Amino acid sequence: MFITVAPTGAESTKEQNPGIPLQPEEIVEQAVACEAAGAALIHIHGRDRDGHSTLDLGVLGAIVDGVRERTSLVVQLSTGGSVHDTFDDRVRVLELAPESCSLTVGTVNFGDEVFNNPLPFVERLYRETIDRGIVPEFECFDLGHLTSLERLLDRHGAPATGAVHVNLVTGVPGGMPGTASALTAAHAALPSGASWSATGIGRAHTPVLLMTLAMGGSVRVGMEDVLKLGPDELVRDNAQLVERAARLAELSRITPMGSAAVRELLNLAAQP
Ligand code: KMH
Ligand code: ZN
Repeated sequence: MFITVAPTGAESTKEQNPGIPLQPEEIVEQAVACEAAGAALIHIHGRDRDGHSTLDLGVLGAIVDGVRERTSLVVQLSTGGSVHDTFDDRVRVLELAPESCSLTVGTVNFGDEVFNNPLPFVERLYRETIDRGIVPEFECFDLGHLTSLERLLDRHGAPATGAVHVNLVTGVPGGMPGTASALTAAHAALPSGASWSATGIGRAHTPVLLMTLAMGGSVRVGMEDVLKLGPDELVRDNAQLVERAARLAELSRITPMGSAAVRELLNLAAQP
């Protein structure tokens, strides 16, 4: 298994937790600490100078360049962006040629909003990853997304490097809950041969981390997903979340892979 860090996301603010990194230099600084703490892959979102979510290629490029210069983390760009981003802007992110990108395979209610991923858009985005040799991480927010994923793979074939990697996202208000029964149902519906990880949003964060370790999956942690560790305890920074995950893995006698092993797992050497 390996540890992914999602340091920023599109929604959370410094007002909610001052430790969240928003600007490229803050994200890169925390990426360095997260790699030292045991992370192998970073899932990147960008923010503008006011802290609002952006898919601006200059901003994302600055983060990617900084992460590549200062770490050997596998770089994954979000194509989810925020619920307000256009399909064209979400696809354009791939012009930065990240090793990996997130690719959500279906629409989901997202609190009071909608994270819109109709199948024609998903297919367009997927085809673009194949053409560009980018490895998608298929994000499934609900059990039915795994059905859409099977259809996607049936219609368009395997990803660029042949590796199918799925992230089960639990605990979004509107998506599948971070419960043992939901996680086992989603796990049972994974495409055969896929590698997988799971993410718990908010209160689901730690229970899903523990369940996923017990089930042998990879884990995603980070301030995109959780800002509080208890009613009165703010997350300090992303490295704290990675350290916790690494420590829980160690207690479970599991050694997380480093970025070189993840590149092998995702067959990244086969990228053009
Ligand atoms: N911010 C969410 C609407 C992704 O990165 O691909 C979408 C999201 C998923 O975070
Ligand atoms: Zn994201």
